[in-house]
Amino acid sequence: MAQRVRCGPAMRKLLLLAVMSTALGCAAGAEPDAEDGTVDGENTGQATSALVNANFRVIGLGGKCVDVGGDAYQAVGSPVFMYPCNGTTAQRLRVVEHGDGTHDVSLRSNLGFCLGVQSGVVSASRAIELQACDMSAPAQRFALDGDSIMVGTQSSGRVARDLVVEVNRGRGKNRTPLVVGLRDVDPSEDFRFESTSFAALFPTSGFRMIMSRGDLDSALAASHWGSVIEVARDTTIRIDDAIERELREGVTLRSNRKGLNPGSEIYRANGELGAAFVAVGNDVRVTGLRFRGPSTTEGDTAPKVIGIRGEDPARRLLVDHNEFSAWTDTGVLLKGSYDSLEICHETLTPPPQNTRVVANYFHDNVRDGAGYGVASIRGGNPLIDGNTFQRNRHAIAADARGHTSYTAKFNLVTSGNSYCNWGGLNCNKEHDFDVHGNGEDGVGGMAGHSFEIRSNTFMSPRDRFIYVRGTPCNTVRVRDNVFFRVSPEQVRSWTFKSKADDGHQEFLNNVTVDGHPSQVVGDFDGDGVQDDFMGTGTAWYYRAGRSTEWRLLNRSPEKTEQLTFGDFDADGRTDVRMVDAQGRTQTSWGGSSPWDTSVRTIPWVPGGPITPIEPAIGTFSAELTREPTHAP
Ligand SMILES: [Ca+2]
Ligand SMILES: [Ca+2]
Ligand SMILES: [Ca+2]
Repeated sequence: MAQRVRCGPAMRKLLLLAVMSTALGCAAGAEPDAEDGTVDGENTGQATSALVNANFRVIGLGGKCVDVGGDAYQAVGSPVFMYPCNGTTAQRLRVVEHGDGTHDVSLRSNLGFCLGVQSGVVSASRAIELQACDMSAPAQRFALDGDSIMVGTQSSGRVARDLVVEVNRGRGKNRTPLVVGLRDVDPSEDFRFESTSFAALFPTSGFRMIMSRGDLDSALAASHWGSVIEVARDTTIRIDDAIERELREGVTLRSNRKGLNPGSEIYRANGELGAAFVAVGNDVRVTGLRFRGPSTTEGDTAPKVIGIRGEDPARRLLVDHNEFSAWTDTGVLLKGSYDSLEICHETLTPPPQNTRVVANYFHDNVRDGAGYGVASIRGGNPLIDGNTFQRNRHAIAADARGHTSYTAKFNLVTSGNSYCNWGGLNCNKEHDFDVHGNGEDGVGGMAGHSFEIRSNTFMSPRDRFIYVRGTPCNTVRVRDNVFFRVSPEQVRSWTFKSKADDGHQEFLNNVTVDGHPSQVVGDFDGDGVQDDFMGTGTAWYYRAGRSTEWRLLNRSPEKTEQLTFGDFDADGRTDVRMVDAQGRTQTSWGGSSPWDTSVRTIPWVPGGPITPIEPAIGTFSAELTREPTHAP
């Protein structure tokens, strides 16, 4: 049994200053709290953890708070919604952690109602409502990882990681209800729990704040399902050894890289072979961090070092909103166990895409002979979705083995890819998306199993964007991509080989465009600072504060010129509008929600005067610019 430290006023001050809950031993609270009337929960027996039973306000989309209504409105079946934060008891949720070691919680209103999924059945699109508390009800169980509110048991008796609470359709309007949705890690699912008593209190006893390599190692050694290891803000943790640190089942490793916050950094300075982290269990999440490797040298002598390695394609692994740079081998590698370089299994069904690499930024991974942002080998099959790539030797690569696959969609390869080989000669030798062949020098012969390359935007000054260097055992689909040509002199072709004669290849709707996408300026994340926006024809990207790298905002094919902009729901975020083929006004809230027709529809004719359909409120600018798209 771990010792328990009482978190008196002096200790709280220390916590606020140092935020070192692990070392201080009063982790996530459970301290009696005069202000809240909070009481200690039982101890789970895990080091320094006592169950949380304390009040929080929950801040989400557009900086608004989760609200259950005033006392007169609370009843079984009442809605739970978003409303401007106002400090009232309607926005005070009591987090009550379950005592079964899962770190699952129930969420209670000030009058003692529990948040639960409507009708008691946890499935996507059902509303969150107030219910009579029942600690055994799966529909009233939630799990917290620092930004997601995951919901429901799916057979295992603890909250699985596939469904979350989200703001309905991403709308910013007051009283927009909370619903259950698929976990896409988009802004509508982003919630922050702030203690109403003191700032350093985490919402479960599974959280650990770390500031050093020693903290990291002790937190990993003690980690278990529901552990959330958070690197303190503005911290770099330097790793000078070549140990492959293991991320266990159900563990989250995180910082808060979003908006203008760059996120904290884990820097593996040691250049020996190996991976900084290896996911060894299901439901690992790595989010909001910067992972820096040992070298940005383009030569081929440095040992090959990997940022994060997944080892079983069937395992659920989510890597989102991170930055990976200076990895001499690969930023994120998914490695299966299929070894044959000779045998094709044409009818094989690839493993499910349980490794998801979403909305990360890969740059300056440039070692010759490697230098990959994301790679799939030995039968891996990752989903590579909405990432930004800048100056990597290959943004994405795969080996030639007959089970190896990947899907790459909505990724952006920026115009800033200056990677050159051999002292600046042959700048166009390399390509962005790669699949090896098993022939000589990786060209010709068999080239993996199946590949889908869809709705990506390529802007790099390269000769070849995509090069599948042989014949995949099953299929290659290259469709709906946009290729921007920065100079008419450049040869902007792509090359791949496949079974063209028997339906194993699909090459549809790819577009080559001269020039750059147009940009507009608005505040798409609602932080009060103007951002850049561009719609490339496959997706929308934005640059926070006009200064970060381009980041995925929405998977939507409209170009900038087809859209109008304004803050139509007054939540501080610039919204995006268009008139569809039926003449209906469609709105994307903050530019990040799906199209929504639930507003007044007054047709706007493209090319006509831009008249906001509802008064635009707040700061926005819809000046189209034709300036070249700058590299991040
Ligand atoms: Ca969702
Ligand atoms: Ca902004
Ligand atoms: Ca808005």
